Amino acid sequence: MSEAKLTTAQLQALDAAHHLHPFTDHKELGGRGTRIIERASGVYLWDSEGNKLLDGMAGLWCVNIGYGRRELADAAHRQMLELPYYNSFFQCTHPPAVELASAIAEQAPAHMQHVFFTGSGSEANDTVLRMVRRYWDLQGQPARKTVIGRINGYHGSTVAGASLGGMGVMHEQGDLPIPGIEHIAQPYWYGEGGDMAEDEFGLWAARQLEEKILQLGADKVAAFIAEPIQGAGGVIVPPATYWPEIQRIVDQYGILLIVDEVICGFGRTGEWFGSQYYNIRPDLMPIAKGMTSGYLPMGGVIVGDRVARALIDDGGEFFHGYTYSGHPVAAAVALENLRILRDEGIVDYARDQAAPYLQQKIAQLGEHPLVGQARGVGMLGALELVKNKATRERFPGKGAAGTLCRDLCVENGLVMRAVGDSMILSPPLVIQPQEIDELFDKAWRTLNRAAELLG
Ligand code: PXG
Repeated sequence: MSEAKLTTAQLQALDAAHHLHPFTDHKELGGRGTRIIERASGVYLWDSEGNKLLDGMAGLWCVNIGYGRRELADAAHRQMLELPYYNSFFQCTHPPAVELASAIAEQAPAHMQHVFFTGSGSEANDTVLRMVRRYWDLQGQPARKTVIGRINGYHGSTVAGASLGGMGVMHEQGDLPIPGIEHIAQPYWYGEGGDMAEDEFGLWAARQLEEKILQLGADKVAAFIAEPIQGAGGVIVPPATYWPEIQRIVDQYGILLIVDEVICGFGRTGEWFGSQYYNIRPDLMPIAKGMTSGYLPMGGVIVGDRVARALIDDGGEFFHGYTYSGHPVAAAVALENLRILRDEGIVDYARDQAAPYLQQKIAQLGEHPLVGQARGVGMLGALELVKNKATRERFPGKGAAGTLCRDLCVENGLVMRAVGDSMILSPPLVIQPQEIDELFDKAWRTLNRAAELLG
């Protein structure tokens, strides 16, 4: 290994030679070369060519407290010297895991007081699938196996995560979903609502769950899983009627409600959890991302009393766990992240100041001729690009307009993610008003240029 700093070209060549990237067409990537992000501070990134980028995506929906917080580095450093690793199997534990579980329980809904730790959001959803089946076995109802998810939901990339999710392109690669997982329509009014009013469509989409339960037989259904707001699916904000009706249905049929908080958790909606924003009552909440603000990988499942009591009181051993469940360094970093979110009032800042201003600016971007719908909640937003605002006609080429817009965005010094032809925003919660102004200006300029190129 040489000591000299590698040039951009050298790094790109080595990257192409040895590094397989997630969700990437490598042939296409090889043609253009990777962008190398070298450092970051606050809401900004710098690449190896010295370009400064405003990070409108908080990394990958995760850097909630912003980049460059020394306290998290110090927490990791201290913990690595004190106890870099120990497990929480075999009647052992360690202070960071204990303190983190209790700190999370403090912010969680009152009926959710236990946490199972994992290394990622995908592992959290693998845990969820095993846990709900274990729960129904313990209830003496082992036939309740099927979990119902949603088309275009995202719950991770492992076999269980990808199966619970409803991404067709993922299912096509490798015979997914695995048996015992079914999918219903998503509450995507702008794209799929047809002639229905938004509220009417919200009820219709929720009642797809009831129909599926009746079709399968309630005694076969274990749980329903959904994100409060779909993230990777394109920031799909459900109509106001959706969640109350889902809650009615899961209550009526007694099935478990899994609310995937991997993106919405830890302040993204302006509340600690998306479930609190929508006033819903989950039995299980998978978490990750904002839990450590992405500074170290960690995930978990917050477990409600109904499932926890079954596991604890009549469960015996649940044969499930990971080497890194509750990893002490990740836990110490998560704990410090939670302290910062709480003590600096970042979740309140997001709810009371940043989100109202961001949503006002997103609505303004909705006035651009290229934007068919601008939508968002809290610190999440999407701009859906259309050829014709009045008819909602799309651009040809399935996502080509989005990809073009995303690339132009980077040229303008802003990172937005494209999901098909929707441009996505999920900035750090700590973004300041003048930075939101900058984001807006860069996005507007990008839309102008994209409109010129798309004709
Ligand atoms: N659930 C949800 C709701 C997610 O958004 C996961 C689970 C899986 O978490 P891990 O930590 O295993 O990645 C996620 C992850 C994208 C994108 O392109 C989104 C995610 C991951 C990668 C890319 O929007 N979300």
